[in-house]
Amino acid sequence: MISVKQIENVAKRAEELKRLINYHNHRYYVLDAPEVSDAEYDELMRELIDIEAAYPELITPDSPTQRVGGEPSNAFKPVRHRTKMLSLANAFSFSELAAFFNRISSELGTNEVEMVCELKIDGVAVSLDYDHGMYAGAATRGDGEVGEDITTNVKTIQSLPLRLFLDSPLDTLEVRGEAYLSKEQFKQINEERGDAGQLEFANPRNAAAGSLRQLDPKITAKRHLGIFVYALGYAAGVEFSDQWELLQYLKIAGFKVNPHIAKVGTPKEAYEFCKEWQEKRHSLPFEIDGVVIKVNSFAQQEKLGITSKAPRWAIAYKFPAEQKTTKLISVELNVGRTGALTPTAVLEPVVIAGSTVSRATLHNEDEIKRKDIRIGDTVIVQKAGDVIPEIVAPIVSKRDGSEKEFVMPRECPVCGGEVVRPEGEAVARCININCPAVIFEHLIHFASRGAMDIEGLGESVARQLLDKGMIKDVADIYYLDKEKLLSIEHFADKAAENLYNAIRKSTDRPLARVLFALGIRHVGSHVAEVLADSFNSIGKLSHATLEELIKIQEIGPKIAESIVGFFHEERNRTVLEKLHRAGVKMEQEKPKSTNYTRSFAGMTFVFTGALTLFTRDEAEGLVKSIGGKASSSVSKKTDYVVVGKNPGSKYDKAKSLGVKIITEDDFKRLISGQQERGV
Ligand code: 0OW
Repeated sequence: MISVKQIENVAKRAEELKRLINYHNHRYYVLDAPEVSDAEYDELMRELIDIEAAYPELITPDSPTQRVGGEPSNAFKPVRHRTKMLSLANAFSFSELAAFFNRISSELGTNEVEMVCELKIDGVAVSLDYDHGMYAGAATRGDGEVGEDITTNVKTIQSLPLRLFLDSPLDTLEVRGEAYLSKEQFKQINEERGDAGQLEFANPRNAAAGSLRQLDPKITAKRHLGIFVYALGYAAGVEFSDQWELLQYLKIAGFKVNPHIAKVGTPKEAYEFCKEWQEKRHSLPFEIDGVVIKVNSFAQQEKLGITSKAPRWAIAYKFPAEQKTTKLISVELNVGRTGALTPTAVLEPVVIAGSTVSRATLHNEDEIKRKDIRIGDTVIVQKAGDVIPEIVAPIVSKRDGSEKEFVMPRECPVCGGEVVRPEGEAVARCININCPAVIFEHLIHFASRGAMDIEGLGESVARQLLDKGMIKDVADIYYLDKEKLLSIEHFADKAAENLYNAIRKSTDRPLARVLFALGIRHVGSHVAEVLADSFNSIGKLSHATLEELIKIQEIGPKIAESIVGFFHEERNRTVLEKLHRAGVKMEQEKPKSTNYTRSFAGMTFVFTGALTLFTRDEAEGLVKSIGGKASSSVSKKTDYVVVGKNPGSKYDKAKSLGVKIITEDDFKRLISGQQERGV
């Protein structure tokens, strides 16, 4: 039995750990100046997790272990802002900026107006609520008066302080800021979405908005959003004299304030700041779409007042979308997985907004006609905040008569099959169900990471398998033996062996992954999981009626029709037959762990030293699959320390604490023993 004294000690240690971890979090995520190594940080976190697991009553909302909230929410409840969340008037040129400055000076009756220049972060405005210094909630701007409650999702943002670093925090403090995704994060998210067959986000702002509106905070946490604060919403009982002082206060409180701010005394300095960052923005790790210029003094802001939507004492200077001219060399048609022919402009390479552009989207046939874009034209290309450059217009005066109109071909450029553009649709499609381009895209999708994840089956191998007639559809890959694979160029024995094994290994993918890999239109990875959980087998799903499908919460009529249509097609049923015969999973696996949870429930394992039978992840996964917990630090509560080669300090600690020490073989027997017992 643990004594009251011991509990007090544990509670004290928990408090100390929370303070320490929140401090190191601030150093790492806000100041970008960590004082401890990741391993030391993880050690502290582990210790706190273990204490909170043993004493849940010690968990408090500001505990760093509580960043990723509870269950997914099913909606975002409305939140009325204490004070309106204003937007900003825009200035698209320096002359419009000058008009703003002149208006300010004349209304204030002085030319001595100090301004603060801030980068305009291209993200999503959010409002943050703190109650006695503790994070209490967050909401989107909404219409400025009522936003949506995104408290749990915003809480996952690591640079957000869960508890303010203020000795005497205000009872109520509401702060406004911009949630954003770095360019790097944005790129990664789009790569994952592309692999998973989902639509890519057009720009980091949309990606940030999408991440904040995730129903599951665990998904939001994976997006690694950032947040810069820049204004006050409401502060009980405290007066700041100006914007500059406010920003310093917010920094001390523990918020991330963008470092590139300037206090200026003349419009000229403001122009300089805008020019400087119009150039330098490409070097920033996040997107900005302009500069926000604010009258610094709050007394002067008060005097200038606000309009219904925006303050009269601030303006957003928006960077012009970068445009350059170049030659349109040709129009390429890509035949997608659904047979859609999408035109892309091939350009003479030109540097725009910090990156080399050699292709631009032409959207579709109508767009080309509407803008009268011709092959051979000199065109104006624009790269706005959005990542995909687009053609604004041709420069007609530069035409010499050699330019050619683009005409959508009637036959598929890949297979010669008929191209049809259904009435009222913007997209023309190749309708040949055996079009190699369509099968090629199918195969790439089928083998991609989010689907069957077949290592080594990339574009060049897929191209060869099709061009050499080695396969007609995705299922044929399971009937290729090693000899056949040796005929792939640059494939020596090892490569053929690896690909053969990777294909075999993919037959173990769970049902949801198989469903997603089939490439049924409108069935992405999430819908595939819903279908797998609802029907448990492809057989049952193939007999589902429209009504049965539409009854499922996340399946609408469009998806239902696409699913029923897919299984009606003879060739799809043939492919499924072949996949089934090849051993690809057609049923939902029963989760193995239900048989063992009772025996290892809550038992803690720590691994130390180099394992040979499992990777560390596999071993920890096995422990979790039988209801145990894997910890990275040894304590009296540890049940087993599994030692591999050259065990570290955890081995010594286990000996000193008398914790049971077992070898990797013991662990393997223990687990398989469980599995035997559990059968
Ligand atoms: N995006 C920004 C930014 C900023 C607010 C305060 C009063 C009116 C606007 O970086 N640095 N400063 C402000 O100041 N707003 C910003 O973004 C606005 C908020 C709402 C729409 C824009 O996102």
